[in-house]
Amino acid sequence: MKVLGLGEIMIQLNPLNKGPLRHANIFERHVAGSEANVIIGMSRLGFSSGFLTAVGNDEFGKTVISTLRSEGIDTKYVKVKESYPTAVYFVQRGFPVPAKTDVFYYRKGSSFSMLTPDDIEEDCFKDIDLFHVSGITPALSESCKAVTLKAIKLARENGAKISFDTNVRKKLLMNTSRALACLEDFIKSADYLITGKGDLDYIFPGLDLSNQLSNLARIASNNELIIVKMGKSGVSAYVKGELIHSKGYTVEVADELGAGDAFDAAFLASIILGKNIQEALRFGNAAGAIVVGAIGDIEPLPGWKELETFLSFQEFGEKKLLR
Ligand code: KDG
Repeated sequence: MKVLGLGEIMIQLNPLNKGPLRHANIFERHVAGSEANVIIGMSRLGFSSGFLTAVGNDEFGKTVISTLRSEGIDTKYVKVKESYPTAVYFVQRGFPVPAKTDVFYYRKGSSFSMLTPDDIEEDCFKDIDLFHVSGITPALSESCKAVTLKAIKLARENGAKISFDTNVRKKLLMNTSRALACLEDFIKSADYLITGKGDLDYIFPGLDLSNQLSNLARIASNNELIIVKMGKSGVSAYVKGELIHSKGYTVEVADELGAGDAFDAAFLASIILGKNIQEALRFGNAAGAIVVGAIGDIEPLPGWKELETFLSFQEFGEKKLLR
């Protein structure tokens, strides 16, 4: 089984301590980016994975490429852009809302935002089973939106399923009307549409969940599955008019970044491998809960054995945790 993702992968600078960034002196360097997190998560779950992205011809670009390679991701189609830098972002944990994480981007004019449709080669869509992208990518620049449209077209023509996570980032989308204009085409084309309650509140403000879903369904009449993530309240799947809910897990939060991507990875992997929806939601929720327990988006992404260990601990407690 082969999956391909498209998105910006960045250097993440995450302070050692919680609190306002203005007082942060020591940072850990991580590598992260929503779609890359999903693809790496799927690689850890046994999928053969490739990633389309661009980095600068700089030290951080080298870090990004070696991280992808060390995770077994095919980097043949990663573009190295001479005159534009690899993007960087900073994380602020636990301030001003304890247990919440905020991000500050330094990605305007980055190498990835300069990607154009000509950078996308049809070759890399051969034999893929799933193509994954999120609402972050088309929100980065007009050319990134054109790249995303082309990639989805090629994926479709080559017989792959499409998964799209709305992944609203207010700092990129700016306002509600821009959000819908930016996301609509992609919501329409997804076989697996993944969103979140927060995203729906931003795209369809002032409506309750059932009205938000009716609006979404009007745009997205072809979706096989619509998934709504609700943080620690769990996640709901809407399949042919039927609602299936799976509860979330309460865990101690070190850094909530990347939890949604971990959900996507384990959920999509489960669906593609033919597990039923309930099981897929359970694995997805478990992956999200595991990732919030540690700092960094990629580092804590679980394999199947770790998912089983987590779920068995939830069910049986210490009794079954053999060391
Ligand atoms: O999903 C986690 C990501 O939001 C984070 O790692 C940064 O990719 C990122 C983005 O664009 O916000």
